[in-house]
Amino acid sequence: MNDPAALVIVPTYNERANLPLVAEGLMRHATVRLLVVDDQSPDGTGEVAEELRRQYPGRIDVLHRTGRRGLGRSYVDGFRLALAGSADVIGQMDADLSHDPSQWPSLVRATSDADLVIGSRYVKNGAVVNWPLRRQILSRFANFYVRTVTRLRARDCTSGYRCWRRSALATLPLDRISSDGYSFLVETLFMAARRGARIGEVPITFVERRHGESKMSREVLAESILMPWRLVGAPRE
Ligand SMILES: Nc1nc2c(ncn2[C@@H]2O[C@H](COP(=O)(O)OP(=O)(O)OP(=O)(O)O)[C@@H](O)[C@H]2O)c(=O)[nH]1
Ligand SMILES: [Mg+2]
Repeated sequence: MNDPAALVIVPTYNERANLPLVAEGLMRHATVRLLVVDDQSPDGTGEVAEELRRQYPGRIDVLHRTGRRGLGRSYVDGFRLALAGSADVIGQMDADLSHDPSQWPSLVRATSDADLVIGSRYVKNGAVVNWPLRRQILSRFANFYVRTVTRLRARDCTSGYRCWRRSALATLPLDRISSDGYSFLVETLFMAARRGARIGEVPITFVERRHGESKMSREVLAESILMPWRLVGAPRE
């Protein structure tokens, strides 16, 4: 695959300061289209996304979700749209500039011998910038925990910077994804691995957000603690 057509899905909740920079960075790559999935952000991110759509005709789409908000739900809706379209590879990226759009091509390149590529903080040459020690420990522990319980082999099971080959994404039972929050990342990785997807990792430099706030909540954290056990407890299909 030589520079495949890509659709990058970016979920947003209150990211009005960050989204234009992310979009601009992605639009530098000629074969990339962007799908913003906004959950009726009170700060007007949805309107910012509409402006961007007008600015880059035919390259940016916006899904304004109604109903219960959530990162996992937003991605499920985005995946459905992506699979209805024609992209060869489908990306996942945060809107807060933690994931650098200039590193996108290295994820795409790695799909030449992987079905799902993770932009990884925890492989050689991967890095995390500006995270307080507490946050670093939490993330390291989360990965250790997930890998121990699920036996997933990836070093960074909780990274939200990813690139799927369309064929691998199409094998996921989207109706059965139950996560609302971040555990969506572990749930989908696990589902893909069980279906025989080849998982690859490429190093990324993850940079802590400068604008806006984290959406980490107690409910989301609790869901993340339980999810690995639910996954290993579920019967194999
Ligand atoms: N559509 C949608 N997007 C969300 C929701 N919660 C978070 N996001 C987006 O998901 C991405 C990751 O969320 P963050 O809040 O940055 O989570 P985080 O990286 O763990 O926390 P930070 O320390 O703030 O960076 C961002 O693009 C958010 O705007 C949600 O409920 N709905
Ligand atoms: Mg973030």
